Amino acid sequence: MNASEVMHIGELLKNSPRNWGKWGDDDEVGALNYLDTAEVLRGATAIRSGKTFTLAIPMANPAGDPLWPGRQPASRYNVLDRGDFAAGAGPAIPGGNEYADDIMVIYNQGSSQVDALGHVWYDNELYNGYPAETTAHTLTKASILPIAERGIVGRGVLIDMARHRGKASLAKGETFTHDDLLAAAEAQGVEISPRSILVIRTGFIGSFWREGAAEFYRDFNEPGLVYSPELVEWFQRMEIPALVTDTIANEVTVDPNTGISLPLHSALMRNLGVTFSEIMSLDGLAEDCAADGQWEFLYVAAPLKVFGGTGSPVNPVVIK
Ligand code: UVW
Repeated sequence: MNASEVMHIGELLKNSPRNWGKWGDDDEVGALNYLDTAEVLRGATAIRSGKTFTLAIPMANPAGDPLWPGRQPASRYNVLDRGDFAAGAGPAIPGGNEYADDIMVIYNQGSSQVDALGHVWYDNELYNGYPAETTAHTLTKASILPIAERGIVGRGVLIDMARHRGKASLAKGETFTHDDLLAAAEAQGVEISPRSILVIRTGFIGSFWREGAAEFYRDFNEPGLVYSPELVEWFQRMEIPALVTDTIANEVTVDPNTGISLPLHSALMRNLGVTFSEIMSLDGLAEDCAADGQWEFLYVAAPLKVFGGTGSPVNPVVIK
């Protein structure tokens, strides 16, 4: 299918459900509204051993950073270190302490990250019906700031699709549906209950370092969830507040049925207000869950409070 034959996303989603207005005309956090105090307490009941896991991949990794094609990896460099003091150029502070400073230039979507709800739109409207013009230069609506003010805290559940299919990693373009998630959950002995933060492992992000960048980007098509009206209805019915995966974009890159790129960004993020967190490291958590049979946990994520930001790096903490 060439690009001119691909239908417009608005046509695909013309009857797709929306949560616009559900939490008020000025809402900017969408389905995170489901994560009320009862949900935080429910998440806390999943803490049994006190084991903790952090989910971010390292940033500015000398071995490379996996990214959506066209984005640049984080660039970090020292602007002050021992060399400056040795050359007599370090700032003299009373008592002789020396210190190092550094600067980092990043894409806010260029590492483990949370997307603002205003990150994606079509037909000139973003989440809650805000006009796309509100994204000019800085997001004045649905930026990452309101999500960062709130935090993302609740009961998380990990579904290990790679393990369920007996693989280290799903293959390029390999898809799964909500029915596949439910089958994997049943096999794992865990329930994807309403309002759970849905964490899905594909094993794919690790292939960037295992197989190298050239192979990772060759015919780039990540594995992931595949769009269907039924899947969107399921997210809506289950009141899923947040989707977290170990891929760059949380869904199969090219929808095999329509040729549309990233339709779930629009169906879930724009229309339902589901928060997307991407590029997570889930292998260690998955190993532990498989070993102790506990696939649920308290999930805590605090994006950075970036005024007008389209997203923010984040290092979620899972507590089991
Ligand atoms: C794009 O916006 C293309 O992807 P992501 O949501 O993964 O940053």
